[in-house]
Amino acid sequence: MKMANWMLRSKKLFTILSSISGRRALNRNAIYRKETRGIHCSSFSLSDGVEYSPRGPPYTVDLSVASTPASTDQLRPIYRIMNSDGVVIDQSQDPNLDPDSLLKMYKQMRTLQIMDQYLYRAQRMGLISFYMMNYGEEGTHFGSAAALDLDDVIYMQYREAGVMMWRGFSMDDMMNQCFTNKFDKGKGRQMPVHYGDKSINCHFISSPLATQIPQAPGYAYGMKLSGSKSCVAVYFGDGAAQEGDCHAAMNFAATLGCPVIFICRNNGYAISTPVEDQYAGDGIVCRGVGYGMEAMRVDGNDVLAMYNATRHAKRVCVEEGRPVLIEAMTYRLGSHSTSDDQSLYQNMEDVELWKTSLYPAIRFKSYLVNRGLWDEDKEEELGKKTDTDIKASFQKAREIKKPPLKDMFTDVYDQLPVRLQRQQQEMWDHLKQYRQHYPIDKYENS
Ligand SMILES: Cc1ncc(C[n+]2csc(CCOP(=O)(O)OP(=O)(O)O)c2C)c(N)n1
Ligand SMILES: [Mg+2]
Repeated sequence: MKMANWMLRSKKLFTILSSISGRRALNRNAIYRKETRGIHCSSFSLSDGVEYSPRGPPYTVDLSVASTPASTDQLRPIYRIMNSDGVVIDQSQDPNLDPDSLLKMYKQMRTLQIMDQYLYRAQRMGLISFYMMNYGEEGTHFGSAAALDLDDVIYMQYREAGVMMWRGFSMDDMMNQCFTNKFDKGKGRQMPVHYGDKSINCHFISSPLATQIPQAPGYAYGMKLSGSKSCVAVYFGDGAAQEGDCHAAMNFAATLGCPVIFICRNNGYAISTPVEDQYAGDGIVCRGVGYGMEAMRVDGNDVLAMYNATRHAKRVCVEEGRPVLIEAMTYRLGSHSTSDDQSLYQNMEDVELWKTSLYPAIRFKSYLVNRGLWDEDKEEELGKKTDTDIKASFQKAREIKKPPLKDMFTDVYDQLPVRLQRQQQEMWDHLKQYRQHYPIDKYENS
């Protein structure tokens, strides 16, 4: 009788604990219950004769059962659709996108590549102060961007210009930002490549690494509370994934069920630091288990694999209210930025190898040729037209005046604080006296 009472009380306590921890804990207990038959556990004993610990998992007297090996030879495989020749390996995986979308993807990949070359040279010629190439990572941009909708909100790190291009950020927009002229949407206040545009739901890029990663689940949580059917996608590099902010972001996202897709571009390096010196585990994807978040490892150089993965992630975000992590395996073909020299630390033979059939645009071109959508004549025509268009945009942006100097002081405060009013006055006084030493005429209304 005493025993029966105890069991009843235990069962009650178990029910209370389960309801406190929520349905997920209940499900987890159900799994543990199934898995632990035959293992001796102490604490709660239910009517089916199985014993439970109040925290959910069973007890064990075997330390090896309770521990996780520090390393495992079983690396998470990489999801891909096409082989290096652009041949679809399993037809059921081909998203069968319409020809217009496929051709838009390819044309923009090539456009981004040519734009990179122009702006890289512009920095070398001293025309702009800085540049970062996207070269090699175009597959991660266009595959994911095409799978999202314009209502979805984007946070970027800096090496994701293709995502904005896909959403309608024009070549003029890119050039105006890099030349920081008066049409730059950031009003010339940031270094080149720090794009952003509210009209296409792309938040402005911030230089301090990982700034955007915790912001994304915050925004996504707000969307969820407002009943939105959209999601947030946040892009970051393998290096940024080592920042504390990344941990905070993923943990919040998973516990609060934020509709956010974490897209990590694992390109092998954080400036000169190779991934071997960044983490000891199996990359970024394995963290999904720790956070209780669905995570997948995808071939970032296979634009269609990126498309499928992102499409799936969006469905999980919106329909199930859960975040998803995508580790996009890619390779940085250029230097980190114009302030860097990759040949000092990257194996240049590897770089050359990745420039061939592993390069996303080459592989995707083969896919299009195999489908009868592309040929060498079209390729030549595209190259010429894109070059002409970019050159025109480049020349135009160079000539446009810089934003008015007074813009340096606006848009942060509703009313300019006294100290900034004072600084502004000092600037005007200084310019009045030393005008001849500054290229004032290059600035609008100055
Ligand atoms: C908080 C902070 N620390 C350091 C830097 C300097 N920094 C700029 S980019 C970068 C490497 C980032 O690597 P990764 O995230 O892998 O992106 P990738 O450049 O490879 O695309 C570092 C260390 C910074 N901008 N902010
Ligand atoms: Mg990197």
